[in-house]
Amino acid sequence: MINKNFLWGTATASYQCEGGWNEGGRVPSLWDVYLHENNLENGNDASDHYHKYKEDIRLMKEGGHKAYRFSIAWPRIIINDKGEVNPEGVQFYHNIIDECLKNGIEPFVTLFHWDLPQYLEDKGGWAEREICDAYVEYAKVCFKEYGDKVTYWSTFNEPRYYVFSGYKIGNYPPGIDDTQKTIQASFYMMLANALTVGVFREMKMKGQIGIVHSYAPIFGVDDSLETKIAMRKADNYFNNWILDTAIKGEIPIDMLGMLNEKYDLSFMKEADFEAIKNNTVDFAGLNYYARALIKPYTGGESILRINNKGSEAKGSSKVVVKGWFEQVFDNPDSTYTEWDTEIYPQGLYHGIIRAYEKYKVPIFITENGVAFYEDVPNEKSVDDQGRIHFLNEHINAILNAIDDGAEVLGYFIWSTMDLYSWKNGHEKRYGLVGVDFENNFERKPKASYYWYKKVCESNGTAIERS
Ligand code: BGP
Repeated sequence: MINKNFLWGTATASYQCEGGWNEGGRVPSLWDVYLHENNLENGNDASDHYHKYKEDIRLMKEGGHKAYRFSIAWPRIIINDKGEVNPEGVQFYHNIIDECLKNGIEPFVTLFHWDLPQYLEDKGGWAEREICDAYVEYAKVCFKEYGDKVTYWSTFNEPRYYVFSGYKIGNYPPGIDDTQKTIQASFYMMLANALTVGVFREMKMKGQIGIVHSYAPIFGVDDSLETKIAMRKADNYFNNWILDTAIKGEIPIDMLGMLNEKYDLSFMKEADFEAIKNNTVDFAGLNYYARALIKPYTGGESILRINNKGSEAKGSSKVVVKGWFEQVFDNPDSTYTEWDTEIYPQGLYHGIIRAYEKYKVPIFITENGVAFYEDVPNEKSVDDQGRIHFLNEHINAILNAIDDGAEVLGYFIWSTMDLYSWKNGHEKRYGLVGVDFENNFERKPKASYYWYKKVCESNGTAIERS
């Protein structure tokens, strides 16, 4: 049975929706610098949420939302490497949280959704140990400021996606291909997660703290032993090093063994493993866009190519990890979005069941949604029946998992409004509310917004079940 306090909501991230990149004392993040230096479409103005947050929260309330998942921008809060706090930035999130509470909306707060202050990137960013201390200090400021108003905290959004894209694929800042640094950044992020959970407990914070993971439930092309071995390696690569580490306090030992054969793991200290073991999270935030369909690795070099832009995107993805596995992107029985993301709602059902059986902690689906090219400027309201169908199928999968015993306590659609998609700019639209970026960021609720209102207000009974 679905919980009567189930959190129906939508989600955003600071860099992707706020804009106001140089307002209110905010210092540059690594995304500002990387996009500006490379002349790429940026989020300087994003969806102008920095100025329009009241309107956005009003729309959430009118749309029946019970919760809003957003992130705090570290570069608005701590503005230099001396740890100086920026009162204007602190006040901005008090305003957002207060506005949510005034409107009966539960704030669901992420501490890090990728906008690392550039002054920390200049010191080596996530690949260096010092960042763990800086992160913990930043988290403490947030806990102290907002702790009596916020019940749900997440330490990180999608460590895997951030680290692999930045340090291995190289399509996100810092834009390099360096496996040793990928391993270091992954480890330090998970260590920072544990240390922050420790501080959360020491400070006797009310509420709960979790981590948000880019969940790719693993499926195999067949039942052969080779495929099963590839699936285990893929599960380590995609999921286990985040979820096992954060929830069970254990980094998968077979994965460490494989990495240890080729890379230097001596930077991982005994005390770090101890900290990871002793400080586990309260809940799992799972972002679900698609499963990963896996076949055995059959030779050749590693290739990691995903999330290409515009017309080059479709059919261009390839993920081969040498000696580990290959991901299938051209399954003839599947449909894919314009950006090569498979549409596979059953994967969400199986993914929830597996995660709940394995970890036994409450689950929130912290992101789920679909992007389309949409003509917001020329439409009064976009009639996005494709999105409605997609969302209905995915929520149905969640309700089936709940019926089968999984503890799922909330669901957040990505995204609240159209916003800046990392590297894909503004044309990749996910919002329930359209944003006319050319016309004063005018908000235009789409058909899906009105449909979701019925879902929220009926606590899910408006979903067509199968
Ligand atoms: C997740 C991120 C979000 C968001 C979403 C859609 O990985 O947490 O920040 O961007 O994916 O991704 P994209 O914008 O690349 O389509």
